[in-house]
Amino acid sequence: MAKKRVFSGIQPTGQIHLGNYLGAVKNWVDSQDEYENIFCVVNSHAITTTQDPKELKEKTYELAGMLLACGIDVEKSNLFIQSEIDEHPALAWILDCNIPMGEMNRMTQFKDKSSKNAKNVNVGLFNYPALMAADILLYQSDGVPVGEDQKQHLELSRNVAMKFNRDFGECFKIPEPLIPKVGARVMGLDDPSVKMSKSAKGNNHAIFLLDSPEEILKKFKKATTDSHNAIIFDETRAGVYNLLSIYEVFTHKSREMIENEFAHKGYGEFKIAVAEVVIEALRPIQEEYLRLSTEKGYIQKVLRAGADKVRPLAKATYQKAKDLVGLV
Ligand code: AQP
Repeated sequence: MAKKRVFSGIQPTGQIHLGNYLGAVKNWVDSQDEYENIFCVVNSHAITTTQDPKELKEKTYELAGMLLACGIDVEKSNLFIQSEIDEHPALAWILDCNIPMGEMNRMTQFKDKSSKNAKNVNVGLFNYPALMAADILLYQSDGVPVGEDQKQHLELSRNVAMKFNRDFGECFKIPEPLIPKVGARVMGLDDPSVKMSKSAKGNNHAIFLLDSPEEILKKFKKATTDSHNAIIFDETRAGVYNLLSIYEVFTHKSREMIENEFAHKGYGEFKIAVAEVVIEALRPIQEEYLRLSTEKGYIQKVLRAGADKVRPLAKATYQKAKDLVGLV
């Protein structure tokens, strides 16, 4: 039986953090054998916020290197750069013409990102979900492994695909969200009421995958908790819950085991234990990233091969959509 196909992407907008890793990338890696995999560095999405052009190019290749270091295996997965395939923005235009304004207006990420980027609230930022829908639908994806913050965008992708199929004829597969049970929404260490984000300000907000062991330990020691002292999984206590979830996903221990482990311990000891499992999990990734950073030619070759492999599928879907709406 043919394997189901998954598609997902990540923006080269800054250093990848623990939220990106646990919400998305780790699951891409862990399920590579189960699916036919298409992963993409979504650099066209990145220009919806202000980027330095030279830096953006560098960050695009660095992020690809980081994905390989995290364990994306090019024998099992296709990895490419979004802007290498012209059909992404081309299909986004056709989808744009089929997404009701009311639905696009409801997207909470636009509201959040436009308030953070008040000086550059552009049409592309508003239109981001249409390009994301095109990314997914072009490859007839069965599933989309993402963090919880992308759930609303994915719902829009499904809606526009169903509407298009209904109005013009069968064209797109309807994708399912694949959101992990734990780690789907890693919160900021400094403020556990907001999701960990690449672009958030503050030295103690995010654990980046390239942070040194000393930095990781320092950030966890400073993580915001609360004035209770019971170390238990209680979602209403966001800071402690966030740290426990990070510990849970890296140790694979049950919640009961973890609560027992910390039953007679204080926050100080608990935070050090969380830091230690993260440091150990990131160590091989950091070593591999360092090794790969001397192999820029190899990374470019992998990305080119990935794009060449998936391009025919993107072209076929786009041609079909174009034909169905009456474009010659
Ligand atoms: N805090 C998070 N917890 C779990 N998953 C997360 N993701 C992002 N933040 C968290 C998931 O990471 C994947 C790639 O995200 P992205 O780079 O495309 O964009 P984003 O969601 O906008 O991520 P950031 O880090 O917050 O970037 P900026 O600051 O540039 O906006 C997605 O699957 C996402 O769900």
